[in-house]
Order: sequence, then C-alpha cells, then structure tokens
Amino acid sequence: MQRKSSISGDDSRMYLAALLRGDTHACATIVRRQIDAGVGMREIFLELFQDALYSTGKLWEMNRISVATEHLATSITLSLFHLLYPMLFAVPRTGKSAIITCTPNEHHYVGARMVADICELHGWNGYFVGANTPIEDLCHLINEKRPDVLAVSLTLYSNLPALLSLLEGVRTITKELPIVIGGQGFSHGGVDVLDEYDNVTYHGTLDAFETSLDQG
Ligand code: B12
Repeated sequence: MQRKSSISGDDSRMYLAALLRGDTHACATIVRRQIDAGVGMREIFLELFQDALYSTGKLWEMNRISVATEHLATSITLSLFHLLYPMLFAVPRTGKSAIITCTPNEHHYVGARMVADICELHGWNGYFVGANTPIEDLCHLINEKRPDVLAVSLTLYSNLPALLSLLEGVRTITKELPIVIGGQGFSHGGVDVLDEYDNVTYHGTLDAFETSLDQG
C-alpha cells in the first residue's frame, strides 16, 4: 500500500495534549486514525511519538511539567507500539538479524525500541535487549544469535565511556561484527572518537540506518 508521508499539525498537537494529560485512549484513537489513513510506522514513530517525547523533554527541562507527567508520557508511548505490530507481521523475512541494546547506564530506551521495530519492518529479526544489559551477557547473546549487526543507542554523551567499554568488550569476541551507533548522544558532535574502532558506524537518523538495512 502506498503510504502517506505526514501527519497533520492538528493531529500532532492533539496527540501531544492527550499525552501530557495522560489520556491513553485519546492517544490511541489518534494513532489508529493515522493507521487507517495509510500513514506508515516510520512516520508515526517520528512525527507523533518522537516529536511528542522531544516536546515533553523540553517542557520538563523548563519545569513546566513534572517528572511524573514525563514518565506517564513515556509509558503511554510504549503502550501504543503494539497498535503498529500488524504492519510488522505482514513483512517477508530476510533471514538477517540485529541485536539492539542501549549503552550501559543508559535508561533511555524508546529510540532503541523503535530501531528494533524498524529492523522487523525491513524483514530482519530485531532482538531488543533494552537498557542495562551487562556487557558480558550481551557478548553471550552475540555468540548465541550470531547477528548481522549490533545496534547501540546512546542518548547521554556522559555515557560515552560506557559505550567505549561496550565496544571494547564486544571486540574481544568478534572483530568483524558491524556495530551501528545512534541516538541523541552525538547530536552536538564528538563522534570522531568512534574512528578508533573498525567496523563501527554512526547513523544520525533512522533513515540512514534503514538505508543500511536494505543494503545489508
Ligand atoms: C523519557 C525520558 C527519560 C526517561 C526514559 C525512560 C525510557 N524508558 O526510555 C527517564 C525518566 C528514565 C529519563 C531519565 C533521565 N533523563 Co531523560 N528524557 C526523556 C525524554 C523526555 C524522552 C526520551 C525519548 O524517548 N525520546 C524519543 C526517542 C524516540 O528519541 P531518541 O531516543 O532520540 O531516538 C531516536 C533517534 O535518536 C534514533 N536512535 C536512538 N537510538 C538509536 C540507535 C541506533 C543504532 C540508531 C541507528 C538510531 C537511534 O532513532 C530514534 C527515532 O528517530 C528526553 C527528551 C528527548 N529529547 O528525547 C529526555 C532527555 C533525553 N533526558 C535528559 C536527562 C537530563 C535525563 C536525566 C539525566 C535526568 C535526571 N537528572 O535524572 C536522566 C538520565 C537517566 C539515564 N542514566 O539514562 C535530557 C538529556 C540532556 C542531554 N543533552 O544530555 C533530555 C534531552 C531532556 C531535556 N530536554 O533536558 N529520561
């Protein structure tokens, strides 16, 4: 099906307002309306879920909403992911797989979860291990699953030392596994540090990552 590429400003505003007042039902109604109109998963992820969470973050930073409201917004967002799953199960499998993890100490995992679902949308198995997976256990999983890619999410630049420890840990078991890094952690620069590592690529956007999936 040909998918529309964008969501109306009215829907985006209504969605954010519903999210901030904790109205899961209203949020779900808006998401379902997009699905029925043929809007794709990527657009719903980026133009509804991501935009609303970025706005939530700004409001929290300005002290205009409480931590509880921000937590509620996150939990509602995560609960809405399942509405999109029928799109994933319709995709033919490629036989490829990726493990998706957050950097140690990194509690932000919504973006990584999107990356995992985008893998599924491209017919890959996306093994999402979320936040707080110890490096040793991650290495065991890599040995077990033999993925084609390891995708790592970094939101806080202050977690860079933990990211480097992860890279070093993974490189003790495999030199070849392509590792893709993404997330807001490098949005203000600093990505050059990854040049030290072979076969490690930074993708600033989900689009760039998707292109690499189709090429891989
Ligand atoms: C929800 C939230 C939390 C929740 C997270 C819950 C969860 N289950 O994830 C909780 C409450 C835990 C939290 C805690 C903190 N948070 Co917070 N949080 C947020 C918030 C509001 C939303 C995060 C989110 O889900 N965004 C939406 C997703 C979809 O966006 P994304 O992560 O960028 O992912 C996209 C891309 O980056 C990319 N991507 C992501 N990962 C990867 C990986 C690969 C491989 C690829 C290819 C792409 C990719 O794809 C995604 C889709 O486009 C943000 C605001 C914001 N700007 O994001 C603040 C924010 C990130 N948090 C912030 C802060 C400061 C904190 C705390 C330090 C607060 C504190 N004092 O305790 C702690 C740190 C905890 C920790 N150690 O990690 C700041 C960070 C500022 C900075 N520049 O460093 C932000 C920006 C808020 C703000 N405006 O100030 N937070």
